Amino acid sequence: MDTIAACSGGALPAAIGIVRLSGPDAGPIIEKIFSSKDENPITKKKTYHLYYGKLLSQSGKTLDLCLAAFYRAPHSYTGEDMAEIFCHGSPAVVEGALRHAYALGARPAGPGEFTRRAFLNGKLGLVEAEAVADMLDAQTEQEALNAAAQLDGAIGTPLRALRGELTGLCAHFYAVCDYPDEDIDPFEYSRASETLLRAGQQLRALCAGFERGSLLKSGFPVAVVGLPNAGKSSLFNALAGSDRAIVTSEAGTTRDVLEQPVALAGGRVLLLDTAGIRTPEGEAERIGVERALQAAQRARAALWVFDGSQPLSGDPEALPEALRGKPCAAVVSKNDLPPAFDPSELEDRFDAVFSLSSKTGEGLDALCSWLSGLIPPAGEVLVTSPRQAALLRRALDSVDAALASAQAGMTADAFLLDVEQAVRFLGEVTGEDVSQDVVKDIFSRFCVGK
Ligand SMILES: Nc1nc2c(ncn2[C@@H]2O[C@H](COP(=O)(O)OP(=O)(O)O)[C@@H](O)[C@H]2O)c(=O)[nH]1
Ligand SMILES: [Mg+2]
Repeated sequence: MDTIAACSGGALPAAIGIVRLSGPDAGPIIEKIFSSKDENPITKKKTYHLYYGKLLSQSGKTLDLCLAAFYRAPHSYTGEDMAEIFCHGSPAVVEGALRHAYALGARPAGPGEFTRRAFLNGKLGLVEAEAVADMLDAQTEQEALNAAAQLDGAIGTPLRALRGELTGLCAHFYAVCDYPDEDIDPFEYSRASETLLRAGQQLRALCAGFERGSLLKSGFPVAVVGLPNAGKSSLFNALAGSDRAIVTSEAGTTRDVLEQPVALAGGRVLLLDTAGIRTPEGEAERIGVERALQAAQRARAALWVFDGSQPLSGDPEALPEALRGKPCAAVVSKNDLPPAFDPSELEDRFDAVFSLSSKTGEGLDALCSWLSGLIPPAGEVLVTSPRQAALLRRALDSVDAALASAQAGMTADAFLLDVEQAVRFLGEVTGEDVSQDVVKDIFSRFCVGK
């Protein structure tokens, strides 16, 4: 194994820059780059402790005053000797430190290489390693909580146990067949069926969790609907915090459905801005209205926008069929203009009524809290990786097939082939039975320095 180095902090310049080293030469290299205040080599000091000292350039000059830590294998993130330098986060300092490390034999780390080494050294399971990527991608607290639980083994540990149980089932049967004279408990078909039934339930719950997890990732879809010129696109932009949608005083401006994830306190919503629903003028608008209705279908909730500066028009009860039964709030917009009706008139027809201005931002907070409340609260830990979900589904199919055969009275050697398949799929999820190519592919999607 060679020694790798990278900047593990964020984009530079930053308040603090983090330079990381991992590999057999991490010790000798950190001793040359960092000189602690008492001049004793850091590798002879207590591991896992921070020391103050000088960061040295290649020419031996003091490049910065910094903190550094040395972690002795196997008690480090990667399981190898590691060092970390916490210096000032200027590009010159961080790059100077890295240049010095490279001159001393380290090489630049590839994407996710620290975590890949942690996985290969058995410090992390593959599910846990993928959770690290989720953690870095997390944009809402809910996502971070889910990633933290995964990192802590909430998915990986039960899966490893399940794989062990299924492996045990196969091993038991073959032991009974291969050593008929030994004193081994007989293979009981009813117990095998029970194990498979439980395995199926567990896998089914994980697969269903992934479906909900996708919603967590893409956002809870909320359609913004209403008559043309009501202020839908303006509201969409105000919630999105950017001018994504075109806003004009011309009716029928929006035709395509625009999507924008918006992070709120409780999680993420996916806003869908739509064309005003009215009898269309022309082909493009006709398609726009059609798409608006499709978006309503996809949405789990809706904001029905009314222009508060105009008398109520249209029939607010004429909700598109696709929105029936879904939470729907009335948004009376343009409250910076003189009101033309009392918003409370809408109260009995909607789950909530908000009076706001997309122009001044007044009243937006209350709407955001309502939207936050729609997002299902984080309950159990969800599978979020499409890779894991696809393998879990295949494992489930194999377990279901085995169970069906067992219940149909087939002999164990026939249905255990399906169980062995399931074991292989689970091994690919947990990383206990996975090819190097797959591992490479997974970590190539990480960022450098992680
Ligand atoms: N004064 C005021 N004008 C607004 C507000 N929201 C939208 N408008 C105006 O209303 C018109 C239609 O807005 P738009 O967002 O395109 O409506 P849409 O057709 O429902 O998407 C534009 O001229 C906007 O500038 C608001 O909160 N206050
Ligand atoms: Mg619009």
